[in-house]
Amino acid sequence: MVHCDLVIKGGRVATATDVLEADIGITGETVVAIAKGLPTGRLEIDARGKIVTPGGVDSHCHIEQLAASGLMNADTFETATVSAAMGGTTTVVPFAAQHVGMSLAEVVADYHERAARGAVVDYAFHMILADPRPEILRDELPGLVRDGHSSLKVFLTYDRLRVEDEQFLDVLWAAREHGCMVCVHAENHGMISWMGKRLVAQGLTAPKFHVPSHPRLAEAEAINRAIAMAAFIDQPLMIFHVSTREGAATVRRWQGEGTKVFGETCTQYLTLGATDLDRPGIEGGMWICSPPLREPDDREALWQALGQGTLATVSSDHAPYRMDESGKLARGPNPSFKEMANGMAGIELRLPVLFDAMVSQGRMSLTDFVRLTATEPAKLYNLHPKKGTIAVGSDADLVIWDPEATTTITHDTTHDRSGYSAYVGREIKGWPSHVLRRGAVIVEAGELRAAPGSGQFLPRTGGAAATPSGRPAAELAHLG
Ligand code: DUC
Ligand code: ZN
Ligand code: ZN
Repeated sequence: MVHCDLVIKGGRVATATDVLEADIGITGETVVAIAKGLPTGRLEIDARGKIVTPGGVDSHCHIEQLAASGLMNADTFETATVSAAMGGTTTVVPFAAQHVGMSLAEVVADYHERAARGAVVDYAFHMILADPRPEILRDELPGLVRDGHSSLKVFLTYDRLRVEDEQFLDVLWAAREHGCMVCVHAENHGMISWMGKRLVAQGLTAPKFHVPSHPRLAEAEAINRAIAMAAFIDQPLMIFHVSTREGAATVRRWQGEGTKVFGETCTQYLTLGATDLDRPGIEGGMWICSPPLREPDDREALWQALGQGTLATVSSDHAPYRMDESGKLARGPNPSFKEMANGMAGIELRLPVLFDAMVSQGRMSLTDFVRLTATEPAKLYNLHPKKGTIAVGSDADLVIWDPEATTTITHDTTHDRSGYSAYVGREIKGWPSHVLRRGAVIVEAGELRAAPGSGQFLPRTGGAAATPSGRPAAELAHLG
């Protein structure tokens, strides 16, 4: 009889489709058996009374990323991925962020180096294209996609980052040719800038005015425009961080017409709201992210969109900035909402907060939780079935949950370097007792057991999600 290196005994094992009582046998880095009554392993973990899920896949997080303003976010690859691991996330897809004038290939090499040094969980990169000039699309993009970077992001807003419609079409066209998924930050730049200037001119500078400065129709308009352009080119598109009812409805309408468009939302848009920014002084700045936190009926619409499949993934959009001169107060001690860095930490609490909201509070099923936080992101970015599921042959990336553990979040609960938590004061039920990455127990009872640099790069090419539907606009036939 073959004995596994490790057997996880007697847990409720959940995938995106099933929940069953079973043991999981692991040899080396891989799941080799899932069955009741497996022979004793060389090591065993007693998971009776616990739930076992795949390790989380966070397909949208900003790590050790330099903003166009020159501001570095608060985490390194080491601190962000330690934080991820502590919360049960074993695969991350952060960004390699180009700025205007930079070589994309050099940027990617730079992020590779930093991740290889620090990461404790496995990782891939989305490339951010802020400067998609012809030589980048012609001479650099094809090789980078071949090297396993088969997704990119563009912004339709933000100074020094955003692309114009014509540039966006260039990116979509090149991505289609080389088999690359395109992700988009879709908000109308003119509407945001117009509102922001008028609010500030009237002295309405407190953090809570960040919310009206990003009009909800700015999101719906840009989502609609982005999808129209992607449909014209016939390039699959991912709409990142959908925050509004109208935004979700726009994605749904295009999907109903057969367009290959996917949607993502983030933990904060499901569980936090505009009222969180309404605090004395600049305190509300801890909740400034873009798009902004919204209203109760937006949250309701987003939950429904997750249930209907309109939105396929829930990511963290982890973008930590300290509330000091290294981060949100870099432009002075009393900045307007316009002068504060956008973003909040979330890589660690994404899974526990969603486990609580979906599983403990019964808002969705355990299989939905796995689908939205691990399986779908792995499929969309071509990491599946190595990542995002529990199956024979898959990487043994697992989270063992104590479903009864209750935790009240404080500003010190998490291991990122932002120094505060947007979820402070929240009591949540369910917490990872063990986290395994490729068969190694990297977290046990809140202790980390992984060395910086032990995370591995995950090259990705092509994939079903990035494959065009084969129906480009008729006008394109004239271009040959
Ligand atoms: N908004 C972004 O677009 N990126 C990082 C964080 C944020 O709030
Ligand atoms: Zn974004
Ligand atoms: Zn982001």
